[in-house]
Parts: sequence; C-alpha cells; structure tokens
Amino acid sequence: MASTLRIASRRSQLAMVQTHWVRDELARAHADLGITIEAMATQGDKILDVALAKIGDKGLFTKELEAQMLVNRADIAVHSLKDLPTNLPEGLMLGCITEREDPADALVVHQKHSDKTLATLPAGSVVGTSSLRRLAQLRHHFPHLQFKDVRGNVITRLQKLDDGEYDCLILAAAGLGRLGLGDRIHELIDPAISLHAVGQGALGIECRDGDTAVLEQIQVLEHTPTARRCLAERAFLRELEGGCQVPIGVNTRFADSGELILTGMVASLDGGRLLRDAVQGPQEDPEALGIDLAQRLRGQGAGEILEEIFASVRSQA
Ligand code: DPM
Repeated sequence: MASTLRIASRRSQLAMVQTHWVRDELARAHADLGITIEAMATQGDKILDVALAKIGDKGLFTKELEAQMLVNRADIAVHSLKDLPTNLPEGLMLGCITEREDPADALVVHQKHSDKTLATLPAGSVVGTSSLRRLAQLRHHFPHLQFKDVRGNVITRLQKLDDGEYDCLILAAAGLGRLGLGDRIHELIDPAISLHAVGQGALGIECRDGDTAVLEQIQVLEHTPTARRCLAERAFLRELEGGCQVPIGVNTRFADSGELILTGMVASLDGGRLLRDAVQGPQEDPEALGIDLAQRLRGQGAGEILEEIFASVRSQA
C-alpha cells in the first residue's frame, strides 16, 4: 500500500541536515513510502536578541512542529533530542531515538588562540555560550574566563567568533560534525570538566501518541543502546526539573557487565556549588536509574540550587 509520511522540521541548516538524513533512511527502508518535509521557524528561531535562559519557555524549538502533528498536517517531527522537553503535550509521544553521535561539547577558538587549550586561554578571554550548563561548569573550573551570551544558529555563531566578538565558543561536537564543520573542533571537552546536555548528539522523532502505522515506519531508526542512555538521562532531568535551560549535565556509558552508568551534575550559576554523583544499574530499566540519581542529588541539596536559579531567572525576565 503506497502511503505518505509528512515530516515537520525547523528550517535551520542543522535541522535540515538532520531531517534530510531521517528522510533518506526512511526512504531506504520503505521503498514505496512517499515522504514530504514541511520546514518552519519556531519561536526559538525568531527571538534572537534575548538570552535563551531568560525566555525560559519550554518547547521553544518544538511547539510549532508539535502543533502541525496535533492538527494532522504532519505525522512526525524531527528534533535534536536535547531540545525536546521531557514532558510532551497530550496526544504526542517520543516515537524513537536515533543512534547518538559523540555527545561531547567542543571548544572552537578564534585563530589567534590556535596554540591554546581551554586550560591555557588567557585570563579574561571571552567565551561565547548561552547554555547555563556550559557556563556554570566552566566557571567552576576556570573562574578567570569571561562569559558572553551568543544566539543564532551555528554558522552565525562561528561568524561572530571569526569577526572577533569572542575568543572562543563552546558548541556541541555533534552539530559541528553534521554540518561538515568538524575541522573547527579545537578540543573535545573532557567530561571531568563539563558534562553534556541530556540527549545531546541524538535525534528524537516525535509522533502522535499511539499512531501505530507511523510508529512501525520509524522503528527502523531506533537505536536501542542510545535510547536506553537517553531515557535514563531524560528521566533524571524530568525528575529534577523538566526543562532544558538549567545547569544540569549528564554522561552515560555501559559498564563491561552491560549495566548502565549514569553520571549527573547540578550547579549554581556562578559555578560556586557543583553537585555530581553517579549510579549504576540494569540497562533494561533506564528510567529507574535517572530517578534514583535525581533523588540522590536532591538529598545533597540540588533542589535548593535549582530554586535559586529559577528565582533569579524570573527576576531578570
Ligand atoms: C539546548 C542548549 C543548547 C541548544 C542548552 C545546553 C545550547 C545553547 C548554547 C537545550 N539546545 O546545551 O546546555 O550553546 O548557547 C542546540 C545545539 C544542538 C541542538 C547546538 C549546540 C546540536 C547538537 C545536538 C542548541 N540544540 O549545543 O551547540 O543535536 O545535540
């Protein structure tokens, strides 16, 4: 039976690269499936002059795509999984998670610093990032650096760096790689310094809840090890807070025994307080691990740190 699958996507360069990859994989698996793409801007693409954390709205990069599925004008939406809130609107579900690329953050430097590393950048160097997670962890380890907001898509950010507005940027290695800009990665940031965002490096495909025909079509894209890691990470974030603009970082890996190890951290904005802990358990129940780790960090004071951050972001808004 010939049928059509309609994909909703953001229209940034990175989003389109990701969506085209999904389309090509689905076309390869389902020879008689017609596939269309509807590309649109989201709130997060339009508001470019306000720091991401101050907008504070969940689903900044996803709502418009979700609306298309809810009115049955699209069947799936392709997201960077880290941009997809942990709680989805009624009627929608996370249909599958694709194989993750390297989830690490990367340092990209202005050419005048090509002989430096993150650890040897001179005092006062200006680091471009709008991520509270990157900000808090780097401030914690490198209090002599300065931080400045940077918005816009990856290409725009690199242009601002090369124009001299920043000494360096921190960007996801996966995004740079997908855009063919892997040669701009100067250093992969060690997880001992900075843990990555929940879901970073993987794509999440969202669809209507219980749409079995579509769920069957997209199952070819599911990568079970990645899904388990990301479900543990998402459960951790959901249990702690739920949103994506918080200084919360994670790392997941499989032990030799096959068990899943989840490391997580919560930090204050100035990096002064940083809580970090890890749990290990069966990979078949990843969400239990995420919940367990969140509760442990709460026991160590994570709730207070997060409350303080929400209060300060609210008062600046
Ligand atoms: C989210 C954050 C950022 C994006 C916050 C965070 C980075 C914002 C910034 C939730 N979404 O990571 O702590 O650095 O100012 C985003 C990127 C990718 C997906 C770009 C990037 C590509 C990587 C991927 C923006 N969303 O992080 O460099 O698909 O995982």
